Amino acid sequence: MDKLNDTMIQQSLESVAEWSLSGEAIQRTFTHDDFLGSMGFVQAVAELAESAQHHPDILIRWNKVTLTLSTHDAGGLTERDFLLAKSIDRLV
Ligand code: H2B
Repeated sequence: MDKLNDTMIQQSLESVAEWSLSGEAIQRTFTHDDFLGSMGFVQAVAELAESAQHHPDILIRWNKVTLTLSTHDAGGLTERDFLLAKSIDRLV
């Protein structure tokens, strides 16, 4: 899948307003009540990622989970990242 150019990235970011650009990736931090809340969320994300065969980098810090999405195979952002970001947004 092709990397998106800057214009396409800016356009795509409008559809995932809670996500921000971080280098050649997009990132969002989700806050939960506690650690188990974070872990339950991560399990749900893992199931989405497996169905999509597209996997975020995941940082768990007690009640906060930061997800970073980029397409390693393409070396940057592709439509797959934005599709997965939208699916993840639907979980919350
Ligand atoms: N996840 C992410 N974030 N980027 C990829 O390029 C990627 C992936 N490639 N998950 C997938 C797996 C690929 O290796 C398999 C074969 O679909």
